[in-house]
Amino acid sequence: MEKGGRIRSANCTARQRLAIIIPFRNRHPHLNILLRNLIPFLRKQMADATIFIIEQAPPTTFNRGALLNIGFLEALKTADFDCFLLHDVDLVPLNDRNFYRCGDNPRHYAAAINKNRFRLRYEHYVGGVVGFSKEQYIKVNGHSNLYFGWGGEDDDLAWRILNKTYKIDRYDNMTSRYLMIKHERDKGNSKNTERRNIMKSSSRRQDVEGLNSVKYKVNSVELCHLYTWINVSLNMTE
Ligand code: UD2
Ligand code: MN
Repeated sequence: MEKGGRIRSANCTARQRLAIIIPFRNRHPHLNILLRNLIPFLRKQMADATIFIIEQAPPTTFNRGALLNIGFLEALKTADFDCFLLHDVDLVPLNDRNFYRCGDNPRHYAAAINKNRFRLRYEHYVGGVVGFSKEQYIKVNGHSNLYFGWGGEDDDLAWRILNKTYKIDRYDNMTSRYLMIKHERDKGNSKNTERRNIMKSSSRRQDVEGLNSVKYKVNSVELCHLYTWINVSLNMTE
């Protein structure tokens, strides 16, 4: 692998350059397991991919949506990526044919997870692993930054996708299988009890609140062997 966590085939130039964006805080054992699996998986797919870990500094409550927006923006500062895989740290793909590339619509990759008995939870579910081309993510204006704590940001994203008249693409149930590493709810990410209220204004604010409005401070950027590690602070009150 190349410094900063780029993986690519020596004898094949991939059509798309991928950025894998992982929102992160205090899940080191999960990250180790994921990397052990994801790197060989990407190699088999002859991908040109760079892994970015976006770590949220304490003390603010975890905000997965904002971290994914930040990952998109910071990745683009380093290279002109074509395709973005927004990837939970605890989801291990089980089928090598789950092809990590972007197409005409955003794609929900993690349709069949062991935790949900390998069934899609509901029609517009986009949790876990979702992929966008650069144009698609800009058009939907990324995730909302308003969801602090667990829940809501994924369903909000589904509305953003559908509002822009995209479909949610998925591979079949055998292909899109994942194992979610067993875990409890993290400290600093308690259930967001306001999530349903926030979602009511989802469509109204889509174009002015999201990727184009995320506020953050980069504390450090480290080009490591397996990934680029970016530590950020969120300050939504300013
Ligand atoms: C579900 C969704 C997830 C997200 C979340 C609600 C699936 C498979 N996943 O995950 O995409 O919508 O609900 O917010 O349905 N994380 C940390 N440290 C923390 C907290 C979170 O690293 O302290 C990251 C990590 O990448 C984790 C992700 O955020 O995988 C989602 O958090 P979770 O795994 O606790 O939530 P879960 O499994 O209910
Ligand atoms: Mn999880």
